[in-house]
Amino acid sequence: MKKVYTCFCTDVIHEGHLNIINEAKKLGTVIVGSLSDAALIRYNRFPTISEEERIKLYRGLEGVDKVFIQNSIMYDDVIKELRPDIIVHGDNWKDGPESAIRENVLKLLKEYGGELVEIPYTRNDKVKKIDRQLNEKLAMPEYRRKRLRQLIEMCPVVKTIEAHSGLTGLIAEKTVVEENGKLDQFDAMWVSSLCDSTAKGKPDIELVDMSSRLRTIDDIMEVTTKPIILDGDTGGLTEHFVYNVRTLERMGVSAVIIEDKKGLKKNSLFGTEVKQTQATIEEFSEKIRAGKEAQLTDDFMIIARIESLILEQGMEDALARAKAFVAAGADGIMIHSRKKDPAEIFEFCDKFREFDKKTPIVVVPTSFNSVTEDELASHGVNIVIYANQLTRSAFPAMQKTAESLLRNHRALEVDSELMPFKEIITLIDEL
Ligand code: SPV
Ligand code: MG
Repeated sequence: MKKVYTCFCTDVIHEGHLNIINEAKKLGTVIVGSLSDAALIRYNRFPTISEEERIKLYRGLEGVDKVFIQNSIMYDDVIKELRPDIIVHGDNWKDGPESAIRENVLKLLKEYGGELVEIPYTRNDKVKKIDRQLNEKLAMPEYRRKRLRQLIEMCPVVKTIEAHSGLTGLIAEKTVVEENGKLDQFDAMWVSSLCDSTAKGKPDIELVDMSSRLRTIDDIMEVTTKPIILDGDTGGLTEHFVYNVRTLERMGVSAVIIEDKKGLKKNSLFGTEVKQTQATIEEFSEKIRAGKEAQLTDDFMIIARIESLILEQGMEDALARAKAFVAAGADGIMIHSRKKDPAEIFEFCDKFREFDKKTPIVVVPTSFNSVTEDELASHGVNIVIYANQLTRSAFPAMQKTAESLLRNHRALEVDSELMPFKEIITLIDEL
């Protein structure tokens, strides 16, 4: 009997999968690969059931002789450990980033004379509906909310990108790249106060109120499934913050990051060039404590952001605050810096990790932008936020287009710089 391998990464079995098993069965003994969570989330959507439940699901299917846990999206472990005679796959991986997997599989099979059999992918209304139902499930508050904590456990670093609208949310949700034979995508979204305010043409001084911020979050949630971290500025009055915690939890937001400042908040990247006041350790700890008391689920996270390095109050102050804020109940610490050199961020992380091995550390490498995610992870960072790059790339592009239209009195000259109309419409899912 030939050894036939096929990889599944689904939470629901539909007729398309059954068809693949039937076809595989005609060729030999069927081994179904169950893609591990860690491998799955790099190129597909987040699972709605656990790794163990998926294995059980596949094992129970008629025609399946064995289940193998596949840890590499690229199939290297499959080939090394199983050397299947035949790999069976749907024919839907010939285009886009997934084609890199296909090419690697073909290369690996060629080395020992293995064969690839591709089966027409089942794409009828029923299958499409199941797909939409799974997406919908992932977008539900109880699934989305807890996902940030799950990702922190699963990923060396949770890659987070700014979103301030449905469209930027879609970019965060759908962008997948292939690089050196590996697929990658963002894990989470950051609803930045700077970019949310900028999109509304307003300064980043807590002028855009919570109702408006919630509206932005809702626009993003409508079209995405990835977890959301809200930039909660100072958190406002403690009496208001506790209500906002409950609202955010109910909506399915995963975390709010609040910064230890008071009075008129200005953007941190101004540093000491503008007047900004840091709250005392006691004042801010009290706000964290109140927020944690108001919280009803175990999923939601209140992350304390420390502005001591931004406001030049020194490393010792930053570390003392980190210790106090964790003691007050903070679920994570964000440390910010506006230096180009990441040295002070590394120093903070190393020293913090000496007394706290577990509490997640968040950083926003806008100024210290030469640092890589791996370097940050090696200093104990858990979440990296690309906080404003989408906005900063879109704005000059739009400005340039506006100028070209005005200069040329027509749209021809700028057209080659624009996304084709057909492509922009396909970005948006239709029901
Ligand atoms: C934001 O994105 O609004 C932030 C990060 O708070 S920073 O702009 O660097 O202060
Ligand atoms: Mg902000």
